[in-house]
Amino acid sequence: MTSPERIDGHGGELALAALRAYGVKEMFTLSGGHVFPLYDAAHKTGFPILDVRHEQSAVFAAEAVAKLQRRPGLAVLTAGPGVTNGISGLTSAYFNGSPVLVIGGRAPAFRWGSGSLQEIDHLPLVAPVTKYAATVGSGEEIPGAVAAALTAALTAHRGPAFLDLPLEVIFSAADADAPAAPDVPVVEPDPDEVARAAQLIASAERPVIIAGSDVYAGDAVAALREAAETLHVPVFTNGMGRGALPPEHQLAFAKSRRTALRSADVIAVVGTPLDFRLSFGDFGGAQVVHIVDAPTQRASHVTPAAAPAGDLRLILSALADYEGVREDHAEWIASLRVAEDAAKARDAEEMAAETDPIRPARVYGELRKVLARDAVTIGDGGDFVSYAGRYLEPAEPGTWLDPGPYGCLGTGMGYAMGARVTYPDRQVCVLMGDGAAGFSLMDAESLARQGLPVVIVVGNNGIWGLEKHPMHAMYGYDVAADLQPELRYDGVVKALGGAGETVAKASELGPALARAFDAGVPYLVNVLTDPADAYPRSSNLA
Ligand SMILES: Cc1ncc(C[n+]2csc(CCOP(=O)(O)OP(=O)(O)O)c2C)c(N)n1
Ligand SMILES: [Mg+2]
Repeated sequence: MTSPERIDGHGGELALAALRAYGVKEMFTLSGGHVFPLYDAAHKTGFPILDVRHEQSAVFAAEAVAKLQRRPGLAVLTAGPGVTNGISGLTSAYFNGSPVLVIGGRAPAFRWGSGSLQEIDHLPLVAPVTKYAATVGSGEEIPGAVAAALTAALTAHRGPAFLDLPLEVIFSAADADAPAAPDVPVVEPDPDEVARAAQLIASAERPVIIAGSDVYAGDAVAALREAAETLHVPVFTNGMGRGALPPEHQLAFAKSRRTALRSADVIAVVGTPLDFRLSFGDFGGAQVVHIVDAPTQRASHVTPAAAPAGDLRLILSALADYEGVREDHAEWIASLRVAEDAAKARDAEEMAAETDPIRPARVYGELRKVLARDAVTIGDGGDFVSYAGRYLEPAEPGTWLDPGPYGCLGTGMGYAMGARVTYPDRQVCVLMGDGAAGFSLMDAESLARQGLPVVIVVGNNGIWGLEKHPMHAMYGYDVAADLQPELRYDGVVKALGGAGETVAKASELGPALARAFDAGVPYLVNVLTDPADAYPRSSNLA
């Protein structure tokens, strides 16, 4: 480093200086010679390097820190197969609006086309699933390219970015302007559209708010609560929006969603797309207000009654300040509370049921007894995770990680690594299908080796349940949907340096979970669950 304005060093050093300036605090990676200079820069300056056994876990780990901490997460992947192995992670981040940066190595530019090892142009592969993708042409351009990529990633609507550094660029020394301080633009909403939304919600008789991940990502949880309280509107949540209102809040609802959406006259969907999770925005007679963090997020397949786009804190604060006529929604809220309490009572019975084999509901009943309020729970699987969504009630925002609308299996160990790095002292618990386990369980080794304890609860029904049951219903038979029954996934984690046990009786669940959270190493509780149990759903395709 020469002066505050100019920095010098090899490409890895120049990149790391810019990454630090943007709040990146660690890199997730899997070794490859093309990216050694980034390791060298990190090693020499004490910058944390966490490594994994499959590149998808590196990107998922980067996504978890990005989601949980609302700052950029970094995965460093080697050229060619390293990058292509990361593409499902990048795509998930794209669908989730997560500010992930992938820096790829790249075969040398000076002999491009001559057949270098791992030579492929990554950009056409990643461009459709990133907000910004570029190859850096020289060392001097590195800090500016990192700044541009991260600014794109952090600007609402957020999402992943990609850079690759040709071999001679990353290994050569250069000097460059020091990275400027981050300057992330705020998207200003149109005040007339905001006023229209406020008027619709306030004058509704039976309004509902559904708050999704961007409410958390946009740091708008407090503003959401204020808007809901002043307009007196019941709130349902999905994705990272879960826990935005604590479960005991008088406006927090979860289990009466179907009743609410069937009877509501105005539905305000905040910070989440009008996708398959929300009947594509078609709620029968109800008017829809779609509140999004950027104009690009407006739905093109439906026309909402109002669709303000911009910084969610600004929009929700404006809703809270609405001074027009407000309907009293007390009766509506009271009627939903009746439905909610009835559903809760049914769930409580299911969560206590003593069946043999164990049903997933009981697993969550036992888990709820040992989970702390601030525990981070992670879902990776089919039916077993649908049950987690139903029976677990995140009490704080930013404590629930699901794969999001892209629905990619295999996030489990990567998300767990990102969550553990974010919260060294909290409970981190992965709920995993036995099928899902196949995608990432080898990374229990990465967690064990690097001293990152997490609890993994496998719902082991011996099948790809979410596929087997629907296929059987559709054809009267099923193929490619069976796994080995009662397989010892706990033995796998033991062999990889962790610990675990298999549980076949409901009464053994509680003590096993207590041991798991005390273990101090990755610990897998392999719960043999009922293969006949199918999650009840209206649409069975996933
Ligand atoms: C990468 C990927 N491959 C395949 C699928 C399709 N898929 C969705 S759920 C599911 C079954 C999951 O089985 P398991 O993890 O055992 O959970 P279960 O439904 O049995 O509880 C499959 C194969 C997917 N979503 N993602
Ligand atoms: Mg299964």
